[in-house]
Amino acid sequence: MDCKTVYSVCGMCAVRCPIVVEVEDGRVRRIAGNPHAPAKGGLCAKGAAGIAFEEDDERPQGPLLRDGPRGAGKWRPVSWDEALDHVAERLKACMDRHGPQTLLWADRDGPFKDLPRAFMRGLGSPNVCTHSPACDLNVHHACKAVTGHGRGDLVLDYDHCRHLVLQSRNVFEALNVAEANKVLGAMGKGCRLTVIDVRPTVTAAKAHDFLRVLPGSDYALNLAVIHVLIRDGLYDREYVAANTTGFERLAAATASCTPAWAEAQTGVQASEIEKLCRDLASAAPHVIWHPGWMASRYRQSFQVSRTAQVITALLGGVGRKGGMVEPRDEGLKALKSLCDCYPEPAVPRADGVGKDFPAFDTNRGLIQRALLAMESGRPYPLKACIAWRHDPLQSLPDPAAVKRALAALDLFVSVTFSWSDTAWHADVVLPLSPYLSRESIIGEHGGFKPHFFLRRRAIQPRFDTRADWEIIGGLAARLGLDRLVFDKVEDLWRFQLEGTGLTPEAFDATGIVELADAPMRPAEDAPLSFLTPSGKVELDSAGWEAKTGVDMLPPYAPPPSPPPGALRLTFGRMALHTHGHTMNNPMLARLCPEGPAWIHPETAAGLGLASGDRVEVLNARGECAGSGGILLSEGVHPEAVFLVHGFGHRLPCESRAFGKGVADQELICDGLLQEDPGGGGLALQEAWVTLRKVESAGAKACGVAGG
Ligand SMILES: Nc1nc2c(c(=O)[nH]1)N[C@H]1C(S)=C(S)[C@@H](COP(=O)(O)OP(=O)(O)OC[C@H]3O[C@@H](n4cnc5c(=O)[nH]c(N)nc54)[C@H](O)[C@@H]3O)O[C@H]1N2
Ligand SMILES: Nc1nc2c(c(=O)[nH]1)N[C@H]1C(S)=C(S)[C@@H](COP(=O)(O)OP(=O)(O)OC[C@H]3O[C@@H](n4cnc5c(=O)[nH]c(N)nc54)[C@H](O)[C@@H]3O)O[C@H]1N2
Ligand code: SF4
Ligand SMILES: [Mo]
Repeated sequence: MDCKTVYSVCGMCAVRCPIVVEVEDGRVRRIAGNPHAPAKGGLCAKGAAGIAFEEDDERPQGPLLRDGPRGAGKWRPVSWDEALDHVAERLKACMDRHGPQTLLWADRDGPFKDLPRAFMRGLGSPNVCTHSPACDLNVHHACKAVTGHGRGDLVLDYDHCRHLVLQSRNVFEALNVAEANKVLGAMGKGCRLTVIDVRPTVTAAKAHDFLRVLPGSDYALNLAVIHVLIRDGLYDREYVAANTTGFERLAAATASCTPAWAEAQTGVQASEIEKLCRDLASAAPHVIWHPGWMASRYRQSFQVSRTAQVITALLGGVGRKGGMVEPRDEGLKALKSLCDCYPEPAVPRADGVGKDFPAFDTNRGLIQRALLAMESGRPYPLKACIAWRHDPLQSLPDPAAVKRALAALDLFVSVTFSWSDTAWHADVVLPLSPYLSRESIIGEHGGFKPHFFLRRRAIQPRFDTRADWEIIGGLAARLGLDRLVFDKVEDLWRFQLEGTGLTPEAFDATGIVELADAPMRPAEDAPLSFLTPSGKVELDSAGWEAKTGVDMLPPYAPPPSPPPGALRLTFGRMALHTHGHTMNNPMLARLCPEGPAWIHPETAAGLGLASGDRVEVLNARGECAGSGGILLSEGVHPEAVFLVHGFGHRLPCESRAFGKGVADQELICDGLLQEDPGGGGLALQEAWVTLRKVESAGAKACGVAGG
């Protein structure tokens, strides 16, 4: 028997945990967390389902060209040469006519982005947009607005935290395995946990305190917390005087935001707010009010994340042990960037980022605005789009609106390892090998234990699929970008490692190369450094305000109320699935074929619903987005319905996911136009829904009918 052990990187979700893969006779027998990883990792259920995914036949098995109208699902299998020739020729024709900027690269982002970005630079298009406006853009920009550092640049120092507040952050189900372990470790050492959510999650069940809020009212709660900290002198005066600006403005803006006022807005009792403030002050400065992750929910979600960090700062936790800490920077080894092979394109972006939105990050863009530009042809035509392991038709609101924009394209390519609505709607599908059968470029990880990490191919692909670098290399060769063409992946890795003194063999032993001998914790008395214009924590985000022209201390604006009979839409993740691309996984589909609609028992009773019933979920236009069971819980806010994102598939090629559950993206009407002015994130939950009982078990619900 031929056995080997391969260190690699999980690809079942965007967290990319380090793994070790045991291979027997060319088949994966076992996957486990890489025991050598700098952060205590492990494997979640989705990671364990990687083997089932690899062995699944219901995925694109070779390159496909569309052979009928878009979305009709008629395909012509072709060779890689034919597919890449086709894409290169069509792309050249678009670029000859409209300039290279006519290509939009829609990317799921992550640590392997250097190669696709270099490709776009080489062609001369600035239009790389990520999924971020539907995920963490508000958080990223709020971090920049308060400290100048981007999301993730400051380490959340759970090891020394004494009170952690998780607001709209479900750390034990919306997983980053290493982070979940850190939070458990902190709680084991006595860290207090407060959870603020609209429903009782697993994380809430483990918390010392659970505050249930009206969906979309968190900003009011945070303003009241700031009010109490200032009113009662519970904030760290010395820290605030030495390290912050904008305190007077903050105090004035929150002067009327009493706990009684917040109780009326949020439903959280004033006494609970007062208690939380005292608890926090007694743990200060070892306090983290988590800035959030998926914060594309309301038009004031940016402010929720901004004020979360302001509260941590008022308690002295920003820059300090047990709070949000900047790792030491000692000029460690860095990878050579492929992007440096080509100059940055000078032409402005179609989404306006960098010009109309000078504060926003050009590495992320505003994909919703790029799509609107695609539809209108202004400021210039976007005629080609490559969706790179990204599913805009599922991840952006209102798929009908997204399709209207995509109709303007002459070429739409999906590079993907599973079927998705986006792949189904594309002109060309270029199938990526699943992560167990492909390599990726070397990735870099920062934090206290900075390291390089490598995804190695554990097995050969079962079908005619290719790795990222092979696909981009194939296109680059046809488009004259010779510097991105590598015969062997080792040559590409060697290019990245130039100047570091390392070779690819350095990854053989553990899959990881640590860059520092000791954790990069700053000395306790090290001066704090922030990247804002003032060099301090800007409690009023004056620098961001000057650049965006958006008021950084706006009064609370309650989220729009649903009409009588309708409920507020809320959604999120569950531990057994990743977004929309694991619903057809043979193992995970068996464990969890559909996510139920969570509602309060009294709400259910008012709608004539009882445990065991099934419902169809309709959007504000009265269109049905699928059906599912209901889960009754006293902890859910009575005005809300909670859905797990990613269900409601209608692709005939996905037999296990077909017709199961609800497609929450279809419930968000006009969503492409709803964004937070401060952070650019989409307001995906500013939508309401109605529930309709499925009358008999045998009746065909709309999701099943494929409507
Ligand atoms: N298992 C699993 N883990 C994942 C992922 C996955 O797909 N599956 N995806 C990864 C990604 S890309 C991301 S961005 C993260 C997301 O990580 P999180 O942001 O933590 O995850 P979510 O489940 O989207 O949302 C967290 C909570 O917000 C609550 N919520 C909804 N509306 C409101 C509100 O108005 N106020 C408050 N206070 N709470 C509200 C929801 O009930 C939910 O429990 O998860 C990552 N980890
Ligand atoms: N209505 C609604 N919209 C949402 C959300 C929501 O909760 N509700 N959540 C938002 C969030 S937090 C995010 S991050 C986005 C997600 O945005 P998506 O683009 O949906 O992200 P993924 O599910 O990661 O999808 C990646 C696609 O790339 C393909 N793929 C190819 N190779 C790989 C690989 O190696 N790994 C992975 N993981 N995928 C690969 C997958 O098959 C899949 O089709 O959606 C956002 N949009
Ligand atoms: S959280 Fe789970 S699915 Fe995501 S990378 Fe880690 S092990 Fe894989
Ligand atoms: Mo996300």
